[in-house]
Amino acid sequence: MPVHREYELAPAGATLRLGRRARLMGILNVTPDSFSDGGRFDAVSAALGQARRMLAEGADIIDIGGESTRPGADEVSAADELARVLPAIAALRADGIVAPISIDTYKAEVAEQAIAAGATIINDVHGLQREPELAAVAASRGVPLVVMHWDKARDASRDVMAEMARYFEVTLRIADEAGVARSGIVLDPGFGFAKSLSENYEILRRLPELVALGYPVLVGTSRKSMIGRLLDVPADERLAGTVATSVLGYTAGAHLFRVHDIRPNRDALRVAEAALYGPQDQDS
Ligand code: HH2
Repeated sequence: MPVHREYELAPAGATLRLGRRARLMGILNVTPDSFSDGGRFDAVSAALGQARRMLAEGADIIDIGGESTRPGADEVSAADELARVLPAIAALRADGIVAPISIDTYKAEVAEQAIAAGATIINDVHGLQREPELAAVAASRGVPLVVMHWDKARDASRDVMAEMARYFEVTLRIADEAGVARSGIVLDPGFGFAKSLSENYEILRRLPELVALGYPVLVGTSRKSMIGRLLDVPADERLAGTVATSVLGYTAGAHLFRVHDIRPNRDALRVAEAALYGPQDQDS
């Protein structure tokens, strides 16, 4: 009985089949203050080098972000965010990188210009509920959309998965009203975003409930505090924990994994694919 439903994402220039083969989104933060890699890739050449490394290791998508969501991080203006992300996107495309590039932003203006520079997927950590105009950008440009659950006003006494389903109802209504194709939407439970430690693990345990909504699911746990707090280790010692969550997310039916460390996650996911479907039969 396959755990993975099959979908197809079609960012410009590529077709990404989602199913048994786990897909990897490599994180490229061009920010000075991201929690684990801030300041490392802000120079364009360093960003390009890291993107190339991640692709060589098996990344399917490069996710470029210009504003940290780390608790306590300052929000940046659209102009500042654009000044960070546009040179990086342009450099990747100028260097001949054809892989899908997602732009990690909730700002419609940033998404619009990032797409003009070569981004082909929008990744919105506010699930269209911060700037609903982002939906119109995705619709008019025909760009797939990752929508993440982040509800700071959530009633923490209520069931987290039920609240998430209600949040996504709103998100999906905004998307639908703007004319976003249903086939271009990916859901993300937003690990670490306004959630307690036990809620993060409950979401991982109950991920099949999100998968059952009938959209591809992206898991983003890489180096996060749900691992660091559990193990009492800093961000650079969270790889084994990250890999464990990726594998658990995969066996629960998730399709995409947003990670910093491509190779170890890829290897573990290839093994998980073989365990679920057999060593020859996972690429569909
Ligand atoms: N997490 C972060 C940022 N963007 N996007 C999606 N779809 N899902 C996530 O879980 C997610 C995300 C936070 O992690 P990171 O980019 O490593 O750090 P920072 O926000 O400090 O740049």
